[in-house]
Amino acid sequence: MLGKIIKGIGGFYYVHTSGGTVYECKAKGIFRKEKIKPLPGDNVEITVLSEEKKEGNIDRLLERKNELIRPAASNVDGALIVFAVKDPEPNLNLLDRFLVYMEMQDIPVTVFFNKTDLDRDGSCKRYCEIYERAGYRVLSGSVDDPKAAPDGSNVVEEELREILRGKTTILAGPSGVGKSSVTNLLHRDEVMEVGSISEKIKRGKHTTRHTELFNLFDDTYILDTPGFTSLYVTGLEPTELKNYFPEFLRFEQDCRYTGCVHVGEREELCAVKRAVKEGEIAWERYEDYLQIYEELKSGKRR
Ligand SMILES: Nc1nc2c(ncn2[C@@H]2O[C@H](COP(=O)(O)OP(=O)(O)OP(=O)(O)O)[C@@H](O)[C@H]2O)c(=O)[nH]1
Ligand SMILES: [Mg+2]
Ligand SMILES: [Zn+2]
Repeated sequence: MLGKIIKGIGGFYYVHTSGGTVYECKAKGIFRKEKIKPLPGDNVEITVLSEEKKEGNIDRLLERKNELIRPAASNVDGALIVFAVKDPEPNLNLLDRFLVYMEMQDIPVTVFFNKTDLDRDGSCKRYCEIYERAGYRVLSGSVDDPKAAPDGSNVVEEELREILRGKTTILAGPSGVGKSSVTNLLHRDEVMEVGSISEKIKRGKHTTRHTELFNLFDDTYILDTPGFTSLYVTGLEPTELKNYFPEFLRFEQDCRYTGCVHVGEREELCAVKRAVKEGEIAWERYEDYLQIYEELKSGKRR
């Protein structure tokens, strides 16, 4: 029987089959031999061991379209990177690292700034500008505004549905930003536990512990994932990093050196540096580029 892994916990994999039944499976045999770890999102072939107890074994893993390490999942069509405009305060450096990571895997990204109801000083506008200018699709709104009208109407909901439709999308972002709240807003049932924010340090409490795949509607799936707070970019030569900042590409043909990495050159010679100075490329992005570049060069972790 064919199915899809929706989550893996403690050596068990929960496989959703076309009939709608979820089987608790082990993955005896092939995986241990080949050292492949089954991932949420994997399409698999299972043998049902007990129909009554809904138990089975995974026999075969179908070929993966792609696989992500952080958050770990496979067969992903797109990513929705969620940050809150406040509580917790957004760490744009981490967001830029997420973006490099997704660009490296060639996964299309939408950036979503949540909790706009808490935005008192208009910061959200600037955040959106930075990432729109970099060429990303950016959304903002409140998926779980405690003061919203109780009729449940939510403007961002329709936009999110439209972006996700027909695809498998992974949610990524720090703890407490509202990833599970997004899942619950779009799912018919309240499927995910939503956690509070610590009063003292205004951070999330790592409520979601396991990645889990949900069928939202038709052939539309979402993967809710645990939040994380740091991401180290690896597997790149420092000189390749510039390829993963899409907004640099438009300018670099005007750099005076072929293969310019836009780091040490003078502004007259480097069109990317010039674009930063003139505000056409956001300096926040460029600073993070420099930081990650240096990190890759020295090969050390932050
Ligand atoms: N004010 C406000 N609070 C929100 C909004 N969306 C979510 N929250 C609250 O933020 C807190 C954290 O939400 P979660 O959905 O659990 O966050 P998460 O990203 O899943 O966090 P982890 O599972 O820990 O990674 C909860 O108390 C939510 O009610 C929003 O739009 N506005
Ligand atoms: Mg969560
Ligand atoms: Zn340059």
